[in-house]
Amino acid sequence: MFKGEHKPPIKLTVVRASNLPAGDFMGNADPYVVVQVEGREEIFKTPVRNRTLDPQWGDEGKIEITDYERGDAIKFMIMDKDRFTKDDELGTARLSHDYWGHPNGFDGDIKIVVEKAAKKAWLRLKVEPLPEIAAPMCNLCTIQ
Ligand SMILES: [Ca+2]
Repeated sequence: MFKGEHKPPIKLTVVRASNLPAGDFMGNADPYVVVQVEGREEIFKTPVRNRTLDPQWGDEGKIEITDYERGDAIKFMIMDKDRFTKDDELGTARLSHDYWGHPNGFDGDIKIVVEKAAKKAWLRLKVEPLPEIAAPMCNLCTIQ
């Protein structure tokens, strides 16, 4: 591995969350998802979806991660946007490299760890398969 190696971005979509715990008194939440590769600084946020426990993002949940190493896990914090107080954390989820790495990508639900309630909540993710990084071409090798 050398410095400046071109890494293809991880194309990840936070498709939807389902069965989230309520964050507000009214039994609702205004969820958004914060995405971060564990131990890295880059942070992504999906748009906020108002008053729902089953938020959908679809294409609006699409992000491209460039700061990562193979082997890194991706962390998701599902937050409830609050107008007057600090946003609450509804749950967290984690996608290990075994799932998103080459060659298959990922398309499915992962479990959201929910602290407040004994609820089963799910996060639907899609990760496009990463291309295999080819060995650098040697243009001089053919010269005899
Ligand atoms: Ca709220």
